[in-house]
Amino acid sequence: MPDLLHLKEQFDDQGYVVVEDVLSPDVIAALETDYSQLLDKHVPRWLADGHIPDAFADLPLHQRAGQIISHLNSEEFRWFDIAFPQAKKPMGQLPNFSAAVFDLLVNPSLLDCIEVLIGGEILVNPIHHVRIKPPQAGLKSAKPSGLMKSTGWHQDLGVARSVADDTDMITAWVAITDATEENGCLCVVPRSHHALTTHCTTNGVTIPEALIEQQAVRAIPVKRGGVLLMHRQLQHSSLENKSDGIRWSFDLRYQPVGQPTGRDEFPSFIARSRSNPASVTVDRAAWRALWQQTETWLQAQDVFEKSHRWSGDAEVCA
Ligand SMILES: O=C(O)CCC(=O)C(=O)O
Ligand SMILES: [Fe+2]
Repeated sequence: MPDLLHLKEQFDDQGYVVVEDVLSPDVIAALETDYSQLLDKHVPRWLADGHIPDAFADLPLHQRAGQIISHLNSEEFRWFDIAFPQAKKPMGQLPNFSAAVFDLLVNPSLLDCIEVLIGGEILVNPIHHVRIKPPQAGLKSAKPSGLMKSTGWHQDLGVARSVADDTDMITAWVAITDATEENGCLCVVPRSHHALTTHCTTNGVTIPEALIEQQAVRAIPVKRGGVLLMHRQLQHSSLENKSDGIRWSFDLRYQPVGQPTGRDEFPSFIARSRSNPASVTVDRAAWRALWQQTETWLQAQDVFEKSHRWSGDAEVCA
């Protein structure tokens, strides 16, 4: 069990903190088995449809995933993700709402870290993703997903709606492979979490380089099983994967119960409640059903509210 004593102190001061050894090897192994089965399920169709040239069946999981994913476009990558990308019409695919993913969301060691930061009434915010990044120079797809590539500078609150400005949302970035400077770990600007910075919309929703204090930037390697916890206003980005293996992470978000999630059309659920333990969602099937209802609701909508507040016409964006 990691030492959680100084966690809040560091987080409040720096806007982030790394906690090593949060996930045990069996939790990671369960996720690896889950994603291996997901590959097995989709490979026959991807082969038949010409998305991939080979099943890469003889390779170990990480190499196999890297080879296969390098060929996939953003639509096919959606099968790996763990939420809908944002409010728009779903394409008849449900993301990976598996038992292993649910178990990760409610992992007790992870929730212990979150509890130190925001207390014991914890809601799972529905903005969460998986990122599986093959070596970037080796991407074969003409339209790769953003979840397969490096990420530009942003604050997580900057990619949420302003209704969540006062929500004490914590990003828990979980390393499944070691994240290193070579394979594309995150970079942060320590102590940048006290204000929201202007984001532009030219290159995704990103903070222009000119607004980043470059000499303050720090790369944050995290070992397999470790977690980087970030304040919603911490400026961060990720490096390119220049290694010859994949870089795999989940980014999850938690917040106190009763505050807006910033994506209210998606389902949130209570993962821990010290005051009302009966309110906790313990059932994987119930969680999956919430997302299925969301899919049905999204299918029936024609107009979707923007998922962020930026227009792109700030002077610094010109
Ligand atoms: O893993 C990445 O490349 C970016 C992650 C990120 O922006 C986040 O976790 O909020
Ligand atoms: Fe982020």
